[in-house]
Amino acid sequence: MAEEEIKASDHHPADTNGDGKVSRKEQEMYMEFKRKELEDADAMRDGQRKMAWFALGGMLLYPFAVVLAVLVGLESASKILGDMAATYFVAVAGIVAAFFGSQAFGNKK
Ligand SMILES: [Ca+2]
Repeated sequence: MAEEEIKASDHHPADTNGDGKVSRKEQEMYMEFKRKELEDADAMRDGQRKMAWFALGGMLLYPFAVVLAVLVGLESASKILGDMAATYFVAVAGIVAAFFGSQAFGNKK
């Protein structure tokens, strides 16, 4: 029992076949895996940042969309946009808050 625990703690994450040694191939695989992991995390951060900016941009442009709808004479459109505003702003605020919240949480770790 005690021996197993020691072995488990000695086990290197790169040692995929569990022989206690990290061969060159295992090392390469491990590095590749780590690289992919970092790339994925990077892509996810980029995607989240883009989404937050897109949501913020939409929120800033929203009033202009309403003005534009009025100017163009789409009265029902401007009314619908006005009715949607409350829901829309809450949703966008949620997205942005979640983004900055996750950023703050991630930085703490
Ligand atoms: Ca091995």
